[in-house]
Amino acid sequence: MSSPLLLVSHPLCPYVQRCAIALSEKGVPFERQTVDLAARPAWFAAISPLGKVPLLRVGDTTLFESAAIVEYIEDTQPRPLHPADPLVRAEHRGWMEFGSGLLADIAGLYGAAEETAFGARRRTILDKLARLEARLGKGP
Ligand SMILES: N[C@@H](CCC(=O)N[C@@H](CS)C(=O)NCC(=O)O)C(=O)O
Repeated sequence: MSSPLLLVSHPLCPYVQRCAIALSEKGVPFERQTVDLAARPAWFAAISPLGKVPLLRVGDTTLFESAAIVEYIEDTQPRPLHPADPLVRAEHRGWMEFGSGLLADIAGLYGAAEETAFGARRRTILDKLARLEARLGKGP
């Protein structure tokens, strides 16, 4: 039997959740290994090119970057999550990138050193959420 997929994780990481949701939606069994990002183990530093989670271990291969990981999951597992129409699929990929940027903005909000920076980041997030709401108004 081939070894199960291993999702190298952190409990608070939304990019990890993107991968876990894709696997769960498709009913793919996987294991998780949690990493303490404040005290990274040597094995993690050795296999994570950017020092970030998520990683997906597929046999001896390590995939990194959540967008690449979900693309691999989509390409290799049943129950497509992307629409078949290439035009709509490309739109969805664009919105995925938009979502990645929004997550980074939210992380920036948490990390804002002072009130002005916090306010600027808050406005950026609100603008992006308004744009997203306008798009979702048409329905999924
Ligand atoms: N672009 C990456 C972002 C991943 C990311 O930022 N992960 C964070 C945790 S949520 C991390 O590992 N941070 C550690 C660091 O930046 O040193 C992806 O989509 O996988």
